[in-house]
Amino acid sequence: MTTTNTNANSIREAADYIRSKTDIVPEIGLILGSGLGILANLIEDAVSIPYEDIPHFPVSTVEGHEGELLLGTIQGRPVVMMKGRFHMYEGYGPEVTAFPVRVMKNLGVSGLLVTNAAGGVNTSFKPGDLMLLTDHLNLTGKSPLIGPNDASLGVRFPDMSEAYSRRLRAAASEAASEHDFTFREGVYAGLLGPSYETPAEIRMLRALGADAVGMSTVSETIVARHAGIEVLGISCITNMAAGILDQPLSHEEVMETAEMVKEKFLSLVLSIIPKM
Ligand code: R1P
Repeated sequence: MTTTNTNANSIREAADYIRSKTDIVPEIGLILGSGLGILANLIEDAVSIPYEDIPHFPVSTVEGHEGELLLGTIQGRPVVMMKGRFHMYEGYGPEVTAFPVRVMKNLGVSGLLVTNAAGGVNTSFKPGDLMLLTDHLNLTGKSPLIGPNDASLGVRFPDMSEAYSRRLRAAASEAASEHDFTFREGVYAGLLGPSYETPAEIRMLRALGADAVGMSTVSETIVARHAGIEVLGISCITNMAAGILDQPLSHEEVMETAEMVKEKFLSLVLSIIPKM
């Protein structure tokens, strides 16, 4: 059910607090995936606000998710960036994990770049690949929109036929070609976690049409679409999913691969933002 910390008043209180700390009116929101905190270096004249200071904000509990909101500019565009996101396996409901997206909307955001670390399900992928999300499978069994619908936040039955904006995907591909780079493209399956998937689950996901798998993103995207925000999603394929290689999975490997691709990711995001 909708809880007191995710209703319209709470969103306004969180946004008002953020506005009291900066004059930046962000147009673009960014959410950084596991190990991708380095993208925060892209922001000029950043104002940093710890999550614990923001009314109604949850706190980050996962390694690689620092827990600060940054506001500033990237290539002259005003942005708000979540350095650290929330996951359902931390014990938060989907509406709590996506609460910051509603706050971003209140601040003025119309485009969201959501990034994540994901396991490669498509066997033609390699660790270090970057994948544009063409769509997602919400396999968490939950929706952040459960409960009474507040019409001031969005419609009761939001359309999800273009969850990840075609226009923004084209813009990202164009930016990549300027770097002689080609994104992978595919479907992201969002699961609850926190255990990594079994080889049988990965075979199931592949049969369902998934190309990558992770434990985030889907709730954020659902709330963004509900709010009328255009979404661009990029997965960093940090490892091959279970059963593809004969080796166990670990969060250390996820963080190491994210570290390996950081320069590429930084330069791409720098080129993508002006086109959003
Ligand atoms: C597992 O290594 C963690 O990495 C991914 C998974 O969802 C999980 O949290 O993190 P992000 O999706 O936040 O990038």
